[in-house]
Amino acid sequence: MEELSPSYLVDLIKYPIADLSAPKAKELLAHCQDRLQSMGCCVLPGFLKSEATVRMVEEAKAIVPQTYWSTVEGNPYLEPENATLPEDHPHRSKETTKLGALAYDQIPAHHAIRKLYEWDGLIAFLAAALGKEKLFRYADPMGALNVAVMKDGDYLRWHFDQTDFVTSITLQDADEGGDFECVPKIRNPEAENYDRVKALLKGDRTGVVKLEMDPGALVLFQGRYTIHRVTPIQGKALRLVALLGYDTKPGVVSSEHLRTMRYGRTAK
Ligand SMILES: O=C(O)CCC(=O)C(=O)O
Ligand SMILES: [Fe+2]
Repeated sequence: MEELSPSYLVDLIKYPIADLSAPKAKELLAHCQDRLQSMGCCVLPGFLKSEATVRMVEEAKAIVPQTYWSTVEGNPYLEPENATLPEDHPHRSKETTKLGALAYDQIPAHHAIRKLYEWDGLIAFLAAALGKEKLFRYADPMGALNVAVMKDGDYLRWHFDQTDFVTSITLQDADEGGDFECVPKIRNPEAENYDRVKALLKGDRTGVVKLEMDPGALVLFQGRYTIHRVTPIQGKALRLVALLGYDTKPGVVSSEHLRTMRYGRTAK
């Protein structure tokens, strides 16, 4: 479909990602690398053209009735509880995450978000921005591309990701709440900094940053060392965010455990 070409979907004037050798593209890549290095994230506001955002929201809303809603209690490390640790250890801090997911196999092939995800130009840009030699679309039939759906009362708890990076595109904001908050590099490969994590979980706001991710923004986020959450949603509007999955290796899929937790099933 001609109307779903990259130039219909992405603001290629602002973000000239179709030709990475052009001087303006090199500037953009340098900007992304700088932000990732210093903050662990890079937000590109207005990445989508507004008509593409509108279309993606309409298409997402059409499949929202198929959303799998889950409620999961867990710790910030997304690991099983370790009862040998003291009770006030951040590893044992439990909070409930409540949200919905639309899986890749529920998103029709003609939807604009799929056209964007399946465009090789996007993957080449993301690899260059992240300083990776090559990226592959995640090979999981459910996890490759998701729309995260959050309604009134939903919440995504403070956590670290178990992957090196996440790419998201904001489609629609909640009326209130639904803010993406993070504490950049609160831990690093050498230090867990449990005291800082513990203070944060008790309500200390030191170092908390709110990412401005308006509809149409593309966010590159390194969540392994940067703890983050989505604040509780309030109001009638759904918070809709597309999550685009990649890996540095081909053929990577999710575990059955993760599929069951996220989608309530392990196959079509
Ligand atoms: O919904 C978002 O903006 C972020 C989702 C997230 O942190 C995750 O899926 O690990
Ligand atoms: Fe996350």
